[in-house]
Amino acid sequence: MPQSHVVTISRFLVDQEHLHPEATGAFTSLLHDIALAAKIISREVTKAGLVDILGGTDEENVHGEQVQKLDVFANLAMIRALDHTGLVACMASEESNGLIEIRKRFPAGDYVVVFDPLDGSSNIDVNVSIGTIWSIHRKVSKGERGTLEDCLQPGTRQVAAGYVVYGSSTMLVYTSGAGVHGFTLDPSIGEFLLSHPQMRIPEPPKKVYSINEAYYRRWSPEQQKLVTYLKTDGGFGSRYIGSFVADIHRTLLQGGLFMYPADSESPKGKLRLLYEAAPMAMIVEQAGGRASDGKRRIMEVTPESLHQRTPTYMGSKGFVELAEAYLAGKA
Ligand code: P6P
Repeated sequence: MPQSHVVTISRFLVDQEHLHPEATGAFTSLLHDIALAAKIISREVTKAGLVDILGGTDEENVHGEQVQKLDVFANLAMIRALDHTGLVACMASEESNGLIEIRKRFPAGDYVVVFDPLDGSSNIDVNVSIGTIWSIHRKVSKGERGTLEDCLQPGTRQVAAGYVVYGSSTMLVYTSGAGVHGFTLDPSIGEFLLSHPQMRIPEPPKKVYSINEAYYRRWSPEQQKLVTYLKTDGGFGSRYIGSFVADIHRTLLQGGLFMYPADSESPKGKLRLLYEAAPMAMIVEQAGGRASDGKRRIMEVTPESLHQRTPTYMGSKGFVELAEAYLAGKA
């Protein structure tokens, strides 16, 4: 039965705000601004094949990775949507080396936004789904404007987290601690419409594991034993897109086990704690799943630096717990 009513993200956010009498509307405005940035990025991503925006710039980002022009565009889109609003105390981004301060000419606010403006950018040129990941904290420092301390908070202190997946359709998925909600962009009217209310990882989940098996020889013996079990006696199938947002989006919708483990060349794995793993961990937990670094909840890890990496295991609760048992040598 088609949905009898159309709910825009604006209407949904206002309705959610009304559930909190103490709400000032600042948080609602902030999510509006992020949704605006998402529309702007979506417009560029979906026409990337049509204009000379493909291909790398000849610059490298802070991690020595070639920067795709869309990375730069997406980073600026997020910053420019947020920096003048008076809602944000400071920001941090995968594409920016240090803290992104709010310019003196703009008022500062109470929220901190950290983000990966375009995750999976190596997939841009081959038309594979990519995404934006964001996380919102409250400022904890005493000054008027935010500091590094405000960014280095554990995932348990996030007030909201979300991602945008630019795929066959553009979807914005977020949680503010009261469930996970998905909105699909209708480009003909430029509106995100509620399409996936109260998203929950299905039970029973699809038995699918998601990992880059090319690194098998770099893994610990316990990691090798786990994956060997999954693909033999465990009866699992395998899906790996190589785009974190797309792999997690599938895991949310179907269930499964996503892994990006530590290995002999990347002792902390590849994914970034602050603006990739922690926001996705909030979403996965709110959808009834589990998100761990192989030992403990990712949400409980306090970052020591902006671009810190973490081993990542996310998805159906039972599958992540199985992975943890193997990694502890107990399976
Ligand atoms: P690998 C994309 O470059 C990314 O940052 C994530 O989106 C993705 O999960 C991971 O790297 C893929 O890494 O080593 O499998 O190519």
